[in-house]
Amino acid sequence: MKDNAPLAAVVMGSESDLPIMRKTAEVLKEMGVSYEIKISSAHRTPDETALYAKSARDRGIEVIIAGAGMAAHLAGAIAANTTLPVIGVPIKSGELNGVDALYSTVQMPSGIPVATVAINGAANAAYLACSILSIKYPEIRAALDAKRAKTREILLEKSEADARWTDPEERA
Ligand code: RP5
Repeated sequence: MKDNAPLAAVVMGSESDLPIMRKTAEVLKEMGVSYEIKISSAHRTPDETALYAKSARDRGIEVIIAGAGMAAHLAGAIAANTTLPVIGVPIKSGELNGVDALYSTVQMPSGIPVATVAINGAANAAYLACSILSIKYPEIRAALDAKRAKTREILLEKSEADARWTDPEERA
């Protein structure tokens, strides 16, 4: 990575998405990926959102993560304006608890893809972005490998501790 120019863009439709999308930023930071954060709405600021997406590649961005709730057209609107990889995070909000956002984000028409993670899957969106970037950046690949090794180690330790409890009631 040259200087500290952002490689990843984290975009969300509203400030109310921040408590969830913060997790994306946390994982990117942990993996050593430079990023920028932007609030931009497909509905409330459509022209600015389109311009942001159109200019992203020339500004050095290599992957975009877009989180939005309800009608959730943000990731699709961004994908319509760039050929960079776009990862969509459906945010749980409103009467339909994120199922509306999931369907809006995942059901893109052929030719304009959005890689959609789970409802509120902000951390996985960051890991997927890291996987994409790891093709070009060995240090990001190393960070991902180290994270997986650590996760495995923690689980194996817990699993060993569990094996000592043979009575299921004791484990509850
Ligand atoms: C979407 O509508 C946003 O992404 C947010 O998840 C939802 C509600 O937005 P606010 O009314 O809280 O600004 O566009």
